[in-house]
Amino acid sequence: MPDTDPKLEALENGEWLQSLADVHRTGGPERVKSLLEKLLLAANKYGIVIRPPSSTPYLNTISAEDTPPYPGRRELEHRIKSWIRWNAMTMVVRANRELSGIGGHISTYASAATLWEVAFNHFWRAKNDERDGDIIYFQGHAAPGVYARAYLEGRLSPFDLENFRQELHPDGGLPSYPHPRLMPNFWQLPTVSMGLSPIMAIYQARFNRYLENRGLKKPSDRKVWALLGDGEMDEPESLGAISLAGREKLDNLIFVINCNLQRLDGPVRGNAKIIQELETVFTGAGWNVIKVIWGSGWDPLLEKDKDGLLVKRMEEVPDGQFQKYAVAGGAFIRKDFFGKYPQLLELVKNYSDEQLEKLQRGGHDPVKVYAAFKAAVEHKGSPSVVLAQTIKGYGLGEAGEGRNITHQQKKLNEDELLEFRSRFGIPIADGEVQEAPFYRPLAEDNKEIQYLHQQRQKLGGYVPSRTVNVEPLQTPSQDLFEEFYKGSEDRKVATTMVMVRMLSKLLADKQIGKFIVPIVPDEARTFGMESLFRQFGIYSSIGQLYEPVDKESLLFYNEKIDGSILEEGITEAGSMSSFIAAGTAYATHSLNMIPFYLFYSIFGCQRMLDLIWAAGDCMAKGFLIGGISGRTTLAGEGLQHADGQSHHIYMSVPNLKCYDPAYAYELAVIIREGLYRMYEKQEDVFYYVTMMNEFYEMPPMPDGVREGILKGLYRFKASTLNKPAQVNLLGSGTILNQTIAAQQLLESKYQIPADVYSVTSYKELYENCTATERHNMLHPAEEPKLSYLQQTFAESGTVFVAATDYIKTLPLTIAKWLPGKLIALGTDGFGRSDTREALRDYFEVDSRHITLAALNALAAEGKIDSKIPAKAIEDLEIDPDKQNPALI
Ligand SMILES: Cc1ncc(C[n+]2csc(CCOP(=O)(O)OP(=O)(O)O)c2C)c(N)n1
Ligand SMILES: [Mg+2]
Repeated sequence: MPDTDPKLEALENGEWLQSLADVHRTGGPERVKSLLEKLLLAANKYGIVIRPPSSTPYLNTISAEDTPPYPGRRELEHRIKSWIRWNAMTMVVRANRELSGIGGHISTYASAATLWEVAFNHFWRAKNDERDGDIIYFQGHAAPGVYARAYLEGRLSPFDLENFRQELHPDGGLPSYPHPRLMPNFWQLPTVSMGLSPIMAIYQARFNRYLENRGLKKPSDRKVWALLGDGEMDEPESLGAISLAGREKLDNLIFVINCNLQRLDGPVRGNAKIIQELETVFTGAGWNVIKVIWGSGWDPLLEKDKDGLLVKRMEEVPDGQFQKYAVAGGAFIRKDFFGKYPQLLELVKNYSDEQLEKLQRGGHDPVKVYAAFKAAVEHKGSPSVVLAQTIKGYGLGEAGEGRNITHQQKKLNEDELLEFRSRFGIPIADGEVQEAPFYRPLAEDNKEIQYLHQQRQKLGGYVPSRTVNVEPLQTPSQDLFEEFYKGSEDRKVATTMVMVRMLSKLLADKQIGKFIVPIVPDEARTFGMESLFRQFGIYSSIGQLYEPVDKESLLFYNEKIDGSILEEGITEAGSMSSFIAAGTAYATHSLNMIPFYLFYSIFGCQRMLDLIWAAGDCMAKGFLIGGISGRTTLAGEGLQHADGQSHHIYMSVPNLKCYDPAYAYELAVIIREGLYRMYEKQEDVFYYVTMMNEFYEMPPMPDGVREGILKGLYRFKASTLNKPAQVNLLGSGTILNQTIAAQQLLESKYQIPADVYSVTSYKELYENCTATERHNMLHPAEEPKLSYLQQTFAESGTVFVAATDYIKTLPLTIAKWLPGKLIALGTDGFGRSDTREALRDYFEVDSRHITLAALNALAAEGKIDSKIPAKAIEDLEIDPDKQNPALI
């Protein structure tokens, strides 16, 4: 150990610091920075690694002297905000008086009001004829605040507010949360499933850049704002994509995280500091972090805090204790917070307890909030996050301010209403307060309301607002699809290849090619999509700064600024967020973008169902393509990879059209119809289509099957025995081939005539059956209608065997509308790794099991000798004692 002489050390320190001061004087801050960097590098040689501190002091990022003057009329804004607070609160209170248990939230908006009002008055720009406007993700459960503002703006009536959370009221009402589907002219994007807005906002901001870099949109200063909760940041999706935003330098993106230090049950980080933690994480990901912790009242105290003791105290107190200060009053704050150090007590000796209690948090001070938002909007080169400290339930007093129960508070008693009224100066008389009336000044010339409109006019109109003004696209002509209708002749191909070929033709199409957005989470090679790399390019906002290792090859990894492929890396949720951004571009950008998102069907399905639900909510369009699907078709991979459930799970998504095609022409018919319905007819649907990687010959399209393909079923191959069929065999996807083989077995071995039907969509069939049944139930006096399924099988036999590569519930959904018994074969159970042949035997979906099922059903009906099935078990070499795959 080297000797240390304190005197020498002090001398050395002095010399170094003096030198630093000289360098600063002569060379300025940049010179100091470069010198320190050189020193750090030099120290590194001795193995000394010094990491910069991961967070800055627990202070506002923008100092008091750098805070710009507030441009608005504070008093007017304060009154407007107070009225909005009142109406947002009373709409929840009244809804719950009327209907106890109807729910709603008061305390979230109460904490966010200043943040949002500053932005409503000064920052958020609306879409109008001149520009697209900002895209804003509103924190879902603070929706009452947005409704309450729209009421003051005259965009919603008192009646709308009255019916908050009573959408089924005969005269209509307001949905609980932001749902574009339920208020298509109002809410732009769905937000309430927490964690989805942050990731959607990031990919939205990136997609805006993508459109600019591809020349489809002019560069603009349009921003994407995401208003988030601090508790929400614990969702993996919330932070999961922030490094993409940093890497892409998305300075068109602003997160505002309302750090009220609480979530639903209690503190977010009772024992630590959420703002500091988030600062570290966002800084590391390359974001511009702006902390708004303290209101202006703290500035004089900080000014006097020469030895940094106040900052030290601010830093050592955990969030749980700050929450306590929000509740406990000035005397407690003096004793507990300032009382720790005598110097701090001295600092506030001239402050009354009431003054201490009124020392605001930054997120409640419009001046500090304005400064932060201005800095965020003007910042260049990286995304910004504003971390604003607030109090949950601000203004609720005894009714819940800062209390752990505040999130659930929905009812205020008379005293609490009176206190709220007085605290915010709402002009409602004592005698009327108990009624909790909504407040809106009636006079035409009311200066607050005039100001409110004026501010919005400056910003281009009202937000939130969703408008759709896009010209329909013309569907590509049949010529583009002709080769798929023809079949593959004797070439064997898989539907995956067909899909990729179709995609490349669409991308190359003169009319719609530029609108196609292929999206893939690092599976392009799995699907044979690498052929698209060279021709269409992989999108990169900075092009390609390296020489790709495969540059000489035809299919090299080609990154380009105007590339059209979104190669997202291994993130199904991120890719789905890109899908939503592209699929809603018809509303947000007035552009008919057509996403084709190709993913590993099971991973996509199970990881991103919540985002798919959000896509349905915001009426996103496009094609979700489930690749290498089918539990027995995906050979080799096994339990986690083999998808036997996606089609069943997606049955629940109302406007998702689901197809499981077997042949190229089926796929072509489905994709063309999808383009027509979504982009020419502008229907609110989107598509899920599975593709498989088994090679076989694609037959030419038989005549007259188009309608059946789209409705979900058509007869593919009639019996070759020239007799009416005794059995109807229903097959889907690759399993259709097993069904055809079973037909041959039945006919050649057992002389039983069988028809083969290709079922392209059980969901379509099911929806048609249930809609028909419902119609008949509601119109009992009319002649009952027949579903498409009932019409198709009106004259058919009474035995049906359906086989798919998915679980048995899928065909069973239509069983009750068939004119006979349905035996469903499917792939219930966990997948296994093996060959297709072995897997189809194991899951009992091969031609042998289909044949056996048909024979059994016929024997049960007395149509064939009852001994035949037992004989068939021997003939077909089926092991009757094998374990049930559904249970192991
Ligand atoms: C994915 C998901 N899980 C749970 C909920 C239910 N929920 C609504 S608000 C909330 C607490 C939110 O806390 P925070 O994000 O801090 O927002 P705050 O209300 O405090 O502003 C919870 C758990 C939800 N909406 N979404
Ligand atoms: Mg919170």
